[in-house]
Amino acid sequence: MDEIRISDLAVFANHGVMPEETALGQKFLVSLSLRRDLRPAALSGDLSRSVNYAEACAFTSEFLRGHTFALIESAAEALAAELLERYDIDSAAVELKKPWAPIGLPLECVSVRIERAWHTAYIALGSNLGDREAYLDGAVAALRSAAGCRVQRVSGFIVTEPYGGVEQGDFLNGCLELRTRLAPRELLELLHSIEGATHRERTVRWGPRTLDLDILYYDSLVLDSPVLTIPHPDLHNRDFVLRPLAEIAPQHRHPLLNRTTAQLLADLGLRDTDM
Ligand code: A4P
Ligand code: MG
Repeated sequence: MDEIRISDLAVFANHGVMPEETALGQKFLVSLSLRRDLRPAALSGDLSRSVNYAEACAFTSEFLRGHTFALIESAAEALAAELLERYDIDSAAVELKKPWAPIGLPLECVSVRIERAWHTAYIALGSNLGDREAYLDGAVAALRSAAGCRVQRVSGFIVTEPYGGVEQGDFLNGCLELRTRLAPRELLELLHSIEGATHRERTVRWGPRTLDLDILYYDSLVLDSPVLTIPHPDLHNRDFVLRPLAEIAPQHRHPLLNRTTAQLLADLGLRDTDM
């Protein structure tokens, strides 16, 4: 991936754990790597299709002088988040060096370097209690206004029969594509907080719920932890997930099964007619 690099921009600012660091300030050196496709700008000569590095330097300097963080980790994290929000880039690497770190020993510098990016996640939405459409619309609205999230596409909502053997009312299901700066666990926590705001109670597994939000995919990540499994382990067996997903991401490929959504939906149709 192409990148715009800025090396060792000097900024006098007030970050640090020691009281004299925040009171007196010191020199910091910031390096950035902003990744995006630079070819459209290169071929058109149009700066608006790239990142104006003069503006990015001015913004970075102002941001670091305008805030005080105890840790350079926090300063780098906050700066990376601002850069991702402000510029049309896929990822931002931030290196923050402290050449005058007051540790009482001679050193060239101490530094942190982090890289943060936009990720693409697919979320399944389901409801089978109360005003189902209002719950799904509410979830979409909550994700639209959540920090670090951009809803890209939303499928139509479909009425589906309950799956999983629990006797209950029909569901309304849909899917959405999300661009997010959140890490997978942070995204799960956000989904739980949105579910919680609809007073969902977890009683029966696979039972009735005002709102259920599941992470189907997160880039092509494969994760199996006690609290989070990605891809969602049962998505390929669920018509109520694959149908809306096929509407917004027919070519998205399951990283373990190596099948697209359209293929998984066709496979499921064949299995159902076999039974
Ligand atoms: N968890 C692990 N991986 C994930 C993931 N990828 N996304 C953990 C979201 N959560 C994940 O989920 C239990 C725990 O799963 C979470 O705390 C999280 O740490 P939950 O939503 O609290 O409980 P649940 O929904 O009752 O169980 P489960 O297994 O998530 O059920 P599903 O898979 O959500 O299925 N029929 C139709 N037609 N339409 C439906 O939408 N939904 C269900 C529920 C059953 N039948 C349905 C539908
Ligand atoms: Mg769930």
